[in-house]
Amino acid sequence: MRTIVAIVMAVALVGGGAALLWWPAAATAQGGGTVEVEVKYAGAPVIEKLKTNKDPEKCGTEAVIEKVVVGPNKGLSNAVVSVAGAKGAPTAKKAVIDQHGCKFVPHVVAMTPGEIEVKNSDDILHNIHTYSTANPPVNKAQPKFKKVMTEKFEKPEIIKVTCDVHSWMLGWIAVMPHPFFGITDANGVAKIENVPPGKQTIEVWHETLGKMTKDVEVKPGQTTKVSIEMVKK
Ligand SMILES: [Cu+2]
Repeated sequence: MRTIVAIVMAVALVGGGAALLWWPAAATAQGGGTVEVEVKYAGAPVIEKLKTNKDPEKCGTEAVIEKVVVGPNKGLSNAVVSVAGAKGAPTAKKAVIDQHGCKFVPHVVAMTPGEIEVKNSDDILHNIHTYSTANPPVNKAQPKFKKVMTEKFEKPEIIKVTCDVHSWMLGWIAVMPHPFFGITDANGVAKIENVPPGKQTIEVWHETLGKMTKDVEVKPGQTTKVSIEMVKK
């Protein structure tokens, strides 16, 4: 009899422990909603082109600077969408930005505070120069043999990044205070997942067109679609 009681207790303990371990993950998955944000812009695309004067074998002879990229159905690429004022733990996945073809790829990367890998896939000298104010600025050479450098940005802010070797290179690192963000794709669409339910404000940031917000009602386990049209300042 004593043995049976001991076994029952052991099972209960193991079961209870497992339930405790699983409970937070299950609560997040079931409790949150998805917000699908479509960002539109009715104005003309702004793509600047200039003749390059350095490393033509890697950079080509013409640089294309994508200031405002508009796709099908007026979809605006490269916009950061996020849930304003949300709180949440940093994501485990490390952000990556690559210096490739003498461009920053992706043009806009978003991350939670922490480390980012800066790659050099070009086999030539690049440099990373950040115009950060909340975080200590970075201005470092990245020689061709330094394929990956790790940098740290602890404070939320949207940081302009350039390369002093190639004057046209421009990128953005958005350090977000929570994991509820996305970057719009070629159709101007980004999905934000596991958003806490209730009334939320979606914020859009674009490097040229600035900021806009729109309120949404997030429902648990459902996808809420929201369309935001940017206007020229
Ligand atoms: Cu460069």
